[in-house]
Amino acid sequence: MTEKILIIGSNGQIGTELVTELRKNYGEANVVACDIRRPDYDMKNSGPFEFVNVLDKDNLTAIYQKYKPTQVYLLAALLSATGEQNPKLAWDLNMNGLLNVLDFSLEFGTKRVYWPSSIAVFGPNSPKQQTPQFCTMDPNTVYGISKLAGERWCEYYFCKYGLDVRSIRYPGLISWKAMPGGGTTDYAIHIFHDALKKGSYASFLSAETELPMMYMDDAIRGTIELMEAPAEKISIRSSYNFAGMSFNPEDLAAEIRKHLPNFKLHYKENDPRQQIANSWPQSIDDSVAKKDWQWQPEFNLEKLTLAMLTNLRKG
Ligand code: VAH
Repeated sequence: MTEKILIIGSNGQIGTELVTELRKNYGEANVVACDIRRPDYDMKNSGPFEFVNVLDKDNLTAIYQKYKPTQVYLLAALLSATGEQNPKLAWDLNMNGLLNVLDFSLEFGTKRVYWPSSIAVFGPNSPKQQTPQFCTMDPNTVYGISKLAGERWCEYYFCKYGLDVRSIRYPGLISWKAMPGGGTTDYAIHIFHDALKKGSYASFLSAETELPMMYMDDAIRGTIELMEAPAEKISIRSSYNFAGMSFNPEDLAAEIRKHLPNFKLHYKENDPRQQIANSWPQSIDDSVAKKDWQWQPEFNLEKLTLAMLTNLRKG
């Protein structure tokens, strides 16, 4: 049976790259980029695009009727920092958007649904180092609360209705193709742009703020590997812990200086994102993903830094 895949939130940092990769695997015509705004670049010219508002049920009905999707990736969400500026919109989009997609996927017989969670589901009382798959989870951002609640809904729709929905708790994702939007980990992207443009960067997170991070190529590959794994191998129906590396701004600056020796890193004080970062883990134990579907990251900090600088220099 030909796969027909919807990527809702296709213009975002993850969606942009997922559309490209899935179109390589399944054919351009079978992967529909869906977003509330027109693509920023020529994604529309390389395959179908639809305007989709995941909170508009009539709009979703028309799209599901038109495509009868076999797979749906729901990436549309407000991230941690933006979510704190607009808590009710963040809850509405992140929660009701998910519930709409779960319900329409059930109604139209979608075979598999993907929904991203985040390390933001952990909170101040979660273990900080090698945070396990199961532990205390007391998120204190709307983003984290919505992702934790969403995980519970995903597992509920699997157990109660048999919907094959799969999920990953992404760390901070570092990429060069599309700019990030409203995340706490985004300093680790902006630093590369400023290092090349200005030779310096002012970090809104402090020098010792260690966070779990991952290069986007690993995240995209891992996401597709999870979605293509046989259902019987999937033991986690909330969301999988998923890890690449962990570093703090000083670690990253030291790696950048191997390529740009004069790079200078400064620090801004009292940014609200510092409190968010302080509530998150410093490293993640993803042994369950490694066991269930043989997850293995390929990028470390050295490879990530080389890839970011090389690709950004190409312009
Ligand atoms: C954010 N990039 O900063 C996202 C991510 C773990 C962080 O969820 O909000």
